[in-house]
Amino acid sequence: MEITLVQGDITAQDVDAVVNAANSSLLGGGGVDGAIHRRGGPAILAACRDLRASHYGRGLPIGQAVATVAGDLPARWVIHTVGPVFSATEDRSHLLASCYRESLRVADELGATSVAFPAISTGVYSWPVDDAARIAIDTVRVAPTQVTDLRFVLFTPDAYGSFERTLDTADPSGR
Ligand code: AR6
Repeated sequence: MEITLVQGDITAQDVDAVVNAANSSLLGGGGVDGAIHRRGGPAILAACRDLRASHYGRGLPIGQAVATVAGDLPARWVIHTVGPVFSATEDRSHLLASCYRESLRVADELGATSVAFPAISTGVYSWPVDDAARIAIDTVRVAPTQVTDLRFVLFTPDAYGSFERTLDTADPSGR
């Protein structure tokens, strides 16, 4: 799997699937979520409402992932996942790692081989970006997946710098 870093807007990525940093309601919000629904149009929200009416009546649990159509986005699918809110007193790293692992599992089910991820939980959910970058990169490196083109799309130069430093220093064996 090739991991690349991109600075920019995830909604412009020409990949099989883009990952959305959603909330449990699946009904939209700010940040990446707002941008994906704005740019992707009403088909995504309609698909999310269908999910709420069927399998996810109580919402999508933190750490899980589910796919919908991508509407007007260049991508074919949106994989929605719900990151944990950062806590200084409770270690929720396993939930953040689960977002990446589960999103890749869903990508495999779809047959998506190129996937773009945002820095989940580093915006509204206030996870420190250096730590989030370490968890993201460590997790995708060892995930069992058929995805061959994995991109982290970072919105700010700060986040891009964190991911770049982490990727440079991470142990490719994942240990
Ligand atoms: N493309 C790529 N990255 C972006 C974009 C974009 N268009 N816009 C923002 N980012 P956030 P969270 C970066 O807040 O922390 C929503 O309201 C941003 O700079 O989108 O997981 C949901 O509905 C940050 O680094 O997601 C939830 O309620 C990263 O994406 C809640 O926010 C994640 O920031 C989820 O919070």
